[in-house]
Amino acid sequence: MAALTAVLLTSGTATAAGTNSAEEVRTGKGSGTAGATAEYNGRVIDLSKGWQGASICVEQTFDNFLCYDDEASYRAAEHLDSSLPSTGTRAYTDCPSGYFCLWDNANYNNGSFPRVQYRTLGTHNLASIGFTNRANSVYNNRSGWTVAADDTCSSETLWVETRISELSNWQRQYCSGSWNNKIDRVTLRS
Ligand SMILES: [Ca+2]
Ligand SMILES: [Ca+2]
Repeated sequence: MAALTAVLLTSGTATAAGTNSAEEVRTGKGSGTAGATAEYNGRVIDLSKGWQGASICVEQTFDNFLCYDDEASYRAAEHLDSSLPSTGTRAYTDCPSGYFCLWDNANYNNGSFPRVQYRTLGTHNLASIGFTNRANSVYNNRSGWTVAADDTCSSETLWVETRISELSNWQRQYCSGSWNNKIDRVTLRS
């Protein structure tokens, strides 16, 4: 019994250590003071210090983004369907397959509000892109779940399956209010 316990503990410790080191690498930028880097109109900007006029930022590699002025320039650059109106509400269909998208506005409405699109697995600190407490609607257009967390409410997380979510509709069980304008971190799971 004692031997078995020791084996299990060793195994558990090894697994935890591996997870921690991977996590540190993956969240290195987001957890420090430096913000996430984005390329926007030929410049490199630090999203934690503001989006400098960009309205859509799309993750390329882990916490590195390409940002665009608007929906039209984004869709042209990424060769996405541009047959729909390029301004105003396009709603959740703006979020392409394979991405977890967060809107700083209700009803999946971009307008003059920013939208961010994540694609890499792991935990992303929204502070590194200046997006804490801002998401009002999300679309997990991925097969894996995405888990959202609020630093002021450690007792619960919001698990988003492949679906759209208007965050004001998600009342919290252990903390006050809904998830509207509360998310600080998101974890994209495989
Ligand atoms: Ca907001
Ligand atoms: Ca929060």
